[in-house]
Amino acid sequence: MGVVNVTPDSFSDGGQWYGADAAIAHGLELAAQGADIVDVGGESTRPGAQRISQEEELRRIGPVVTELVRAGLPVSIDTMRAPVAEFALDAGVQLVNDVSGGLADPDMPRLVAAAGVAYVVVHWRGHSHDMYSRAVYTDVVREVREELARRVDAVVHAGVDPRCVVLDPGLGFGKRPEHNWPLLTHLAEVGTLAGATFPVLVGASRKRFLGNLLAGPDGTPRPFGDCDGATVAITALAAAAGAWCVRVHQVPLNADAVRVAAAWRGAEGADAAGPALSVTGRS
Ligand code: PMM
Repeated sequence: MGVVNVTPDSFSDGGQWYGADAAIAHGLELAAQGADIVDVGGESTRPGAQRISQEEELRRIGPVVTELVRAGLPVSIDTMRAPVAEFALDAGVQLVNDVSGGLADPDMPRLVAAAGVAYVVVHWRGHSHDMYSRAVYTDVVREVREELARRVDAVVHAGVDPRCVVLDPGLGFGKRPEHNWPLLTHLAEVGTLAGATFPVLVGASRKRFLGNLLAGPDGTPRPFGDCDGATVAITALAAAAGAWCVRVHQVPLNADAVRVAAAWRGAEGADAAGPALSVTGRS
């Protein structure tokens, strides 16, 4: 999954693809580089971000989603707002990526259920302006799994087909660096709730915990744009551990890493393709 952030302020690439023309060109480029899905978002969720209006979000994503769908790309919409998702679904997106897991807008699960598309349910504890105040865990893997299980129950109750649900541990969302690592090393557990196995999406690309890991000798975090090597390493490890999808800003090396991991899993005797959910057609 290649990221198209149509925002002036996302933490790793804010402003780079802000205008519609630049964002559309970037989406086409990511697909040409090997992205199977292009994820379009208009609202930054970087720590501390304030919300934008629905009108502004629609203004940002509207032409980009419309044009990328028209170009025949599998497109996902990264939004917490049902009316924005509705616009994108009408335009033809095949996946709704809701970083709040249906908590920010109670209309979202019903909307996604009616559309019958894939739904990425991300672990989330609240909006970005004060997300670190909620980053308190005794056992992060257990608590994230319990909270995701409650969200899955809720969205299935609202009519979402469980076969359309993708789970995401929400790296960095209400989590400090020390919370992200155990989630990454327990991806199979994150994807297995109440005996059912769900596809797992991992969004580690260029996140702050990688910049912290790669900090210089004086403790200065590595800039986001110089964390792509670390992102590729996470992609390889996550895909080898069975992740269904990785959400990344730079496609080529991550696409290579996914192919390496598929060969690795194949040689191990695991299903190289991973879980079967497809976003190339509505089912
Ligand atoms: N992270 C961001 C935005 N959308 N979606 C999913 N499913 N998972 C994530 O981890 C995720 C996301 C924030 O990252 P960005 O602003 O650098 O794109």
